[in-house]
Amino acid sequence: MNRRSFLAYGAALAGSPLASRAASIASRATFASTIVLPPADLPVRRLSAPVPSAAQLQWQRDELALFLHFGVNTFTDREWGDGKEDPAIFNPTRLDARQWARTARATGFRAMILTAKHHDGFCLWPTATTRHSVVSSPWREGKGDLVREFVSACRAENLRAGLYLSPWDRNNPVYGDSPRYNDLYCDQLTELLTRYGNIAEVWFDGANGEGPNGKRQEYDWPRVWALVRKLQPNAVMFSDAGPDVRWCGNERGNAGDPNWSTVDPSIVQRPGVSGPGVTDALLHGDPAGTVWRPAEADTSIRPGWFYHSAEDARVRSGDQLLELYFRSVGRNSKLLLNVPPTRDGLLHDTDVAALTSFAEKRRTLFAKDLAAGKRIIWQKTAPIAAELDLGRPNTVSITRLEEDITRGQFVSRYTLMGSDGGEWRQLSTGTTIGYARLDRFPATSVSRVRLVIDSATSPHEPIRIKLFG
Ligand code: FUL
Repeated sequence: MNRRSFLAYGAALAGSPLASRAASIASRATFASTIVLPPADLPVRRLSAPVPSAAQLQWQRDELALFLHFGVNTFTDREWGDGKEDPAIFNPTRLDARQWARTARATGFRAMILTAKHHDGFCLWPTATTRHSVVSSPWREGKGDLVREFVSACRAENLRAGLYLSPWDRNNPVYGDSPRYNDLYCDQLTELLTRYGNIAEVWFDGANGEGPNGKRQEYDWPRVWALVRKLQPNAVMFSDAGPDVRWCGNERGNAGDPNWSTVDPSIVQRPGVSGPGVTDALLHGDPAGTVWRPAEADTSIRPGWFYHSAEDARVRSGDQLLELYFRSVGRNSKLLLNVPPTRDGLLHDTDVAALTSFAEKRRTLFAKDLAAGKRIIWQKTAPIAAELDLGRPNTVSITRLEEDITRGQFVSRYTLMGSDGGEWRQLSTGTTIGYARLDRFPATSVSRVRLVIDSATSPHEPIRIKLFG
């Protein structure tokens, strides 16, 4: 992995005037809070760090979103339809979007994203752009609108709604006739973004093929992005190239380590691009990046994205989902977890049970923050360190560190130490923190905890420390 180098603040700090200044002013000031506040008069060295927009902040704070792949593939048992499917096969007789939303809400998810159209071109809403949609299916006697039912269910359960409109369309005859298809695609987007109220996330992949004319479709991404911005200014747009949130670079749900929310926008300029440095840029971001574009980790609870009964015994367990949570949300990413509805139009009992177990495990693990309300003491050392006094020995095995990302992202390496009154032992060490960094380590009894910021691109941002048993 070819990681680009950057200015490590810690390395630059040693021996600098800033280091000695930090050391002299940080003399055992105490704060009654778990927020590690910098000494008030530490010089501010932020130039113009990129920061999240309100929509990006909300998106990140949601932490968990449910992805729903549903359409003709559900009925053909395929992953990618070829566009020749008969709409008559789409007939989910027990469809209940409220069941999806209730499950999401009950298990701690705060948003859902639906495949309004996948690569097969079948539209889950009654679009005026093609007959290849729910209007040609027996479902709700051709009068159904699944996007509407989905959005209403989200509203009823207080979840944010997102839509995936595949640009690759293997059904539409004008695909490959680039200007005509781009018009049609923008018409479809316009329907989706004007008929259903607020849409919080618009999801684009970069899949790109040839049309019936044998020509490769050229997408007009600047036009698409401008249209979304105009119609839904508060939505975030996802793709390899953002512009608001980026793909994490793999479909296993593993965020990179390190994982910066800032990127160099010149490396991944459009969805689907490949080339030197692209995967690296998606996985890791760039500490010197000029644009805030945090990573979204997408993966499926099952091997496939669409429901296949043959995979009923291959649903990730609550424990496996918890591991995934540590590798995604715990590495400064958002987790978009696909849970595909069955042919009935319901989430499968096995998947619901796994989500419920995942939620219970999180509830138990994160029930009590042992650091809440405890004193923090700044030490007279460089690099910058903070000490937390728990008052008495506590067994800890998980830490959650958080930067105040409203001000940007800065830490590139840290070490967490613990002591039960005797010598200091290392509990964990890591790279980036960002919105959240979760570490697990063998249960250790500590009465004091020490966070050392080994290197950062700026020295003084507050960091929240949470400790769990
Ligand atoms: C990819 C698609 O090709 C897969 O079928 C799936 O929808 C995944 C989330 O995105 O680009």
